[in-house]
Amino acid sequence: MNFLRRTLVAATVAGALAAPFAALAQDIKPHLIRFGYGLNEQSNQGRAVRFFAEQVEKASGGKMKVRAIGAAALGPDVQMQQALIGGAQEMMVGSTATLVGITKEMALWDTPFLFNNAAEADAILDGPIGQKVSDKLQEKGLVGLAYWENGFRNLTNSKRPVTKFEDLQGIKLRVMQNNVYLDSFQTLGANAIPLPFSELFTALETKTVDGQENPYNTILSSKFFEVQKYLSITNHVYSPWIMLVSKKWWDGLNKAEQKVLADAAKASRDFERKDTRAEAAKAVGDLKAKGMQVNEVPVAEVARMRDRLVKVNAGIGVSIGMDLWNETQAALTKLRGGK
Ligand code: KDG
Repeated sequence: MNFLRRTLVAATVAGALAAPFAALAQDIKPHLIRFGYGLNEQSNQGRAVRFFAEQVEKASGGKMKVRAIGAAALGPDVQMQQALIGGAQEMMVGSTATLVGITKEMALWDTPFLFNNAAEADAILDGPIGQKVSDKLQEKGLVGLAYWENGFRNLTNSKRPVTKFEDLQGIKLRVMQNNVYLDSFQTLGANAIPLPFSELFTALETKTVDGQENPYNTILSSKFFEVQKYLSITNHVYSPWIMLVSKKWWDGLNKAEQKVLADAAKASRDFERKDTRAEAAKAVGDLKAKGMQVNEVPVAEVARMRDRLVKVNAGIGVSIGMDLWNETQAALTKLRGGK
């Protein structure tokens, strides 16, 4: 075959291979995506939303633009969830815990001490069980694109160090608007008070509540160290965030546009987890430098908390369905080397 013929054949093959991608790019129409989130712009959540926005704009040739709107400017999680369901807002990222009123299976992720470490969390959340729970959102008008890391949650308060659960007696502890968190901290003896995240700093500042529980990253980025003296390390639950899309809007996108968002979501998940873990690794030192008094709750005392919360776990199994509960426990046993 002479040179010219070979070149023509090569060009034809290259053109055929490139055609689907070229068609994909041509299929993408202009979209402005309102993406709401609850923490401030300097937080790990804000950084990851900006990363997602850059990925989407790059992959769509600038046609799909994401307007990142932080600090709960579009309302608390529950309000944004309703805006997505109604089609008045396109995207958000927020806590899975505030989704339980819409999709009861999300309560699985509220289970105290469910995950021992981030590796277990990633494996379950990114595996078939996480997908199964996320898919349940679709019948309620939401599409879950990826789980991000909020992180392992720890206690702060303005009254005293918490060295055992009895120290929670008499402490007005803000919890997320979620029955498992409410039941868990009432069971441990605290006066648990559900509040939206957007009201938390003021509630701490005015002593409406004495304490709260959140991952280190949030304690730092929301400057809770300015109004909280004590940080007591419990790692009592691993808390995921989830990226959500309005299904009304999603269903109107073509495959090329949906692929841009799905690919960017996965890339932003990996970015966010890396960024969050790097920040969390030095957070205790940072919080001490900001004046917080930090204590690690002894392992034996954390075990007593865990034992005291067994009945809360039983309730979760019933509410999410024992099949899902047992499947998760079996998957974790396998991850830990058991049968
Ligand atoms: O919008 C903020 C929420 O996404 C999340 O941070 C929830 O951990 C949370 C809390 O304590 O409200």
